[in-house]
Amino acid sequence: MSLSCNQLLEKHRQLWHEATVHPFLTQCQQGTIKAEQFNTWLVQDYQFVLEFTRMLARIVAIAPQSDFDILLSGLSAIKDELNWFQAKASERSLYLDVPKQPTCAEYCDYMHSLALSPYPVQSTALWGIEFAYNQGWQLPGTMPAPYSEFADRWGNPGFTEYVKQLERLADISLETASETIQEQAEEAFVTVAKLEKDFWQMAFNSAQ
Ligand code: MP5
Repeated sequence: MSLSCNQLLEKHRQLWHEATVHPFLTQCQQGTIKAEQFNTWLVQDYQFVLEFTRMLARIVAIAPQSDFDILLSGLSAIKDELNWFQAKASERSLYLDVPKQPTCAEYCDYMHSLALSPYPVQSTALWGIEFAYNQGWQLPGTMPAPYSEFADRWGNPGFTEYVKQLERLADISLETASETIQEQAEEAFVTVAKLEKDFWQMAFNSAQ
């Protein structure tokens, strides 16, 4: 029996909902998120993206050549994203070189540990990570400034298409994966969903 990303979403509907619908995002949409909460998310997410860059590079290193086009487009977009984070931090006078909070560190350690997993597992985790932000920033609906720019970064049609392509790559790799590897891919999806939820909560909790 082969596993697909869609089946994972169906099977873990509640968990996925918790990963992508959070008061942090709702309050961005309502314009009521506190600066401290948003800024905490921003600096911690920069730390996340630094580690995510390394994860994506490791995925490229083990990917079949047929997946290069899509994965390399993601890798080159990250260069722009890191610069964009630096610009956003500078606008807010935020210092980006901060220690990781425990939840961010846990997520980064997890991404690091994925290096030991076979390609279908890494590919499923990659799709999950990107789809979480694609949905999370889109589901609340149009956001007011300054949050609209953030919602657009992960909710724009180009990014949505990229995430669909990642889903296809994960599905193809899962088709021929052994049952054990499929189980590991499911475990990775579940772990990503939980870590996503925790990440929003970490930022949300930072309000005084
Ligand atoms: C992403 C992110 C999306 N920036 N932060 C978390 C906690 N999860 C997912 O990754 P990217 O590289 O910004 O598209």
